[in-house]
Amino acid sequence: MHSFLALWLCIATYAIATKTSRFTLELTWGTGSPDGFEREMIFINGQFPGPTLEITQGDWVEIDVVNNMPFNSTIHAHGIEQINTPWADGVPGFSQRPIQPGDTFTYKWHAHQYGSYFYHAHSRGQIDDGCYGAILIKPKHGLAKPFDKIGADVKALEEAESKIQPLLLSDWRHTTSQHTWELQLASGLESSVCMDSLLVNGKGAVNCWSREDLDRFTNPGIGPVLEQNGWQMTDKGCLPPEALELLLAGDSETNIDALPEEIFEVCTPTQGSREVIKVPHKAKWLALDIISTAGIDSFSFSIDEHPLWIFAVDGGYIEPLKVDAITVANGDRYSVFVQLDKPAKNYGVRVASVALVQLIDTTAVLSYESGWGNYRNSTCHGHSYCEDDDDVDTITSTPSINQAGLAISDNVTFFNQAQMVAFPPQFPQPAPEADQTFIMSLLTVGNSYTWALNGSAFNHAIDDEDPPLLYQEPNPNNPGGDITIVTKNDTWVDLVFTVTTLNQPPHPIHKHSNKAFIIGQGVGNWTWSTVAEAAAANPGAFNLVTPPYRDGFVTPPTTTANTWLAVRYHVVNPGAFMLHCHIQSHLNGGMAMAMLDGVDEWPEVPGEYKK
Ligand SMILES: *[C@@H]1O[C@H](CO)[C@@H](O)[C@H](O)[C@H]1NC(C)=O
Ligand SMILES: *[C@@H]1O[C@H](CO)[C@@H](O)[C@H](O)[C@H]1NC(C)=O
Ligand SMILES: *[C@@H]1O[C@H](CO)[C@@H](O)[C@H](O)[C@H]1NC(C)=O
Ligand SMILES: *[C@@H]1O[C@H](CO)[C@@H](O)[C@H](O)[C@H]1NC(C)=O
Ligand SMILES: *[C@@H]1O[C@H](CO)[C@@H](O)[C@H](O)[C@H]1NC(C)=O
Ligand SMILES: *[C@@H]1O[C@H](CO)[C@@H](O)[C@H](O)[C@H]1NC(C)=O
Ligand SMILES: [Cu+2]
Repeated sequence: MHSFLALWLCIATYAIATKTSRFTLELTWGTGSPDGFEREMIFINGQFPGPTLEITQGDWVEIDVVNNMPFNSTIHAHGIEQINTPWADGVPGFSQRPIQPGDTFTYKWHAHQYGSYFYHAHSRGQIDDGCYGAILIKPKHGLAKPFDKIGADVKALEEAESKIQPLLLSDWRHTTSQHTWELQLASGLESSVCMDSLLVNGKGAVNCWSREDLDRFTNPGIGPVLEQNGWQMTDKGCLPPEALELLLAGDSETNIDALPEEIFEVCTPTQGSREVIKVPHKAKWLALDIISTAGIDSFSFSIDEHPLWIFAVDGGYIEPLKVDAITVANGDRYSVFVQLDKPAKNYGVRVASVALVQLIDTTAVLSYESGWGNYRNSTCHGHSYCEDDDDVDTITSTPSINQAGLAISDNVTFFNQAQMVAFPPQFPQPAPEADQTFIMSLLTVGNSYTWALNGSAFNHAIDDEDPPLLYQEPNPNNPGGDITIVTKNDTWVDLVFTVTTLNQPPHPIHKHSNKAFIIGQGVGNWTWSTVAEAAAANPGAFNLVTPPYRDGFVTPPTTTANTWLAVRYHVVNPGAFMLHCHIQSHLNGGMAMAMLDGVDEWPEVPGEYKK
C-alpha cells in the first residue's frame, strides 16, 4: 500500500514538475544622480532601475527581498494576479508584515500569466525614491498570438518578441519621498506634484523650457485661470502653488512660504544622461515593453517616424492596433512592435507629461546600428567612427507629438482604449449579471493632499498593524466600513467610480489580484443603482461585448462636469487586496480601499509567513 502511494506521488510530482525561477533583490539606500543631480535614493542589487526579472510562463517564482535600507519596505509585483498566493502580494498591513531593516522576505508565486509587469515598493512613497524594476514573462510554447493580423512576417515578429526590451518611463524628484511628504504637511498643499525630470530606463536630465515654450504650451484649460490672477506656469513648468491652492485646497489652511523655491519655481538644468535603444541595422522589427513606473505624471509616448503596433496591454495580447502615439498612465504597460524600415540614423523617442499640473518632457533615442558602415560615415562628419554620446545628440527626425505631448498634426493617431479587444476574447457572452455593485465617490477630504476613494481617506497606519488583514478573519469594518469591499468567491462584482467634485485629474485606479473589464464610462452624475439600469438609460456609454481587460482603469477628469467609470470583475482569488489610485501622492493621501475577496473561501496563510 505504502509503496503504491509513493509510486503514485512520484508520478504526480513528475507530471507537475515546473521550473522555479529564483531571484534575490537587495534594497539599499545610497547616493545617486539619475538625472545629473545627486540625492539619496533606493538601489536594487546596486542598480537603478532594479534588474529585470526574466521568467517563463508556467514557472514558479521565488524572490528573496533583502531589506538593507534603514526603513521598512515591501515589494509588490504589479499586475501579477497572485492566484492562490495572496500572501505574496507585497502590501504591508494587507498581505504581510513590513520587511524590517536587515530582514528578508521570500515572495513565491506562480507565473500562470505571460507578458509585461513590474515590481515596486508598496511602502509609503518609496516608488518615488526609485524602488522599481521590470518583470518580463516569456509566453510558453504554443500560446496563440495575434501577430498574423499585422500583415508582416510572423516569424520575424516572434523573433522580435523573444528579444523584447523593457522601457521604464518615470518621473523624478530631487527631494526624497519622506522630505516631499513633510513639505506637504508643512505647506498644507499637494506640493509633490512638481517633478524635476522624466526618466527613461532611469536616465534623463533636467531640461528647462524657454519662457516662450512654457507660455505657448500652457494648457488652454488652465491658461485663463492663470491669466486672470496674473500667474504663469513656473520655470519648472509647474502650476504655481497659488493655483493649486485656489483649485484644490478649498478652505483648508495653507502655508506656501513653507516651500523652498526650488520645489516649484527654480529650474536648474543638468547634464544627465540619455537612454539609447540600439537596434542592429539588419533587424526588421523591435519589440518594447513600455511600462510607466511614474509617481505623478501621465505621459504621451511616441517614436519619431515609427508607428507603434500595440500587441499587448497590461501583459495580455490584444488584436493589434497601429498608432503613432500612446497615453501611458501610472502602472500601465503597452507591448509594441516597431518596424525598422527607415534610413539608419537616430530617431527621437518622445516622452511628455500630459498632467495638467506640469509641462515637462524628455527624449530618448532609437539608434540604428550598422557597424562602421554608411550610418557612421554620414553622421560622424567624416570621422571613421565617433563616440556614441556625440552622435546620439544628433536627432533630426520628425516627431508626431510636441513637447506638451499633443499631436503635431491631425493625422497623428493615438491609442484609443475603446478600440482595444483582448486576444483571445475574454468577456463571457452573454454578459454576466453583477451579483454586487459598489459605488465609490472619489474626492479630497479637508485639504488638497488628503484623497479618498470613497468618502474617507485610507489610513496608512495599517501598514504596521499586526496581524495583517489576510491573517485575520475578514471583517467588513476593517479597515473601515466605507472603504472595505466584501465579496464571495465565484461572483461577479461591479465597481463604479464616481468623480464627484470638479478639477480632479484622471485617477489611474489599480486593482490588485485579477484584472477587470472596463465596461463603461461617462460625463455627468451617476444616478443609477446598477450597471443594468445605467446601460438601459445610456447604452452608448457601455461595452458589454468586448470591453478592455486591464489591471488599471483611468477615471475621466472632471474639468467641466462630474464623471464616472464602471468596471466588472469575477471573484476567483480569495484574499485581502488593495484597490487604489496609482498616483503616488493620491495613494499616500489615502486614495485606497480594501477588497476582501471570496470571504466564503478565505485562505489559510502558510505557517512560514504566519509564524
Ligand atoms: C565609411 O568610412 C570608412 C573609413 O573611411 C570606409 O572604409 C568605408 O568604406 C565607409 N563606408 C561606407 C559604406 O561608405
Ligand atoms: C501627416 O500629414 C502631413 C501633411 O499632411 C505629412 O507631412 C505627415 O507625414 C503626416 N504624418 C503622419 C504621422 O502620417
Ligand atoms: C516597521 O515595522 C514594524 C513592524 O510592523 C513597526 O513596529 C515599526 O514601527 C515600523 N517602523 C517604521 C519606521 O515604520
Ligand atoms: C462608500 O461610501 C458610502 C457612503 O458612506 C457607503 O454607503 C458605501 O457603502 C461605501 N462603499 C463601499 C464599497 O464601502
Ligand atoms: C451633479 O450633482 C451635483 C451635486 O452632487 C449637482 O450640483 C449638479 O448639478 C449635478 N449635475 C448634473 C448635470 O445634474
Ligand atoms: C473561487 O472561484 C473560482 C471560480 O469559480 C474557482 O476557480 C476557485 O477554485 C475558487 N477558489 C476557492 C478557494 O474555492
Ligand atoms: Cu488619483
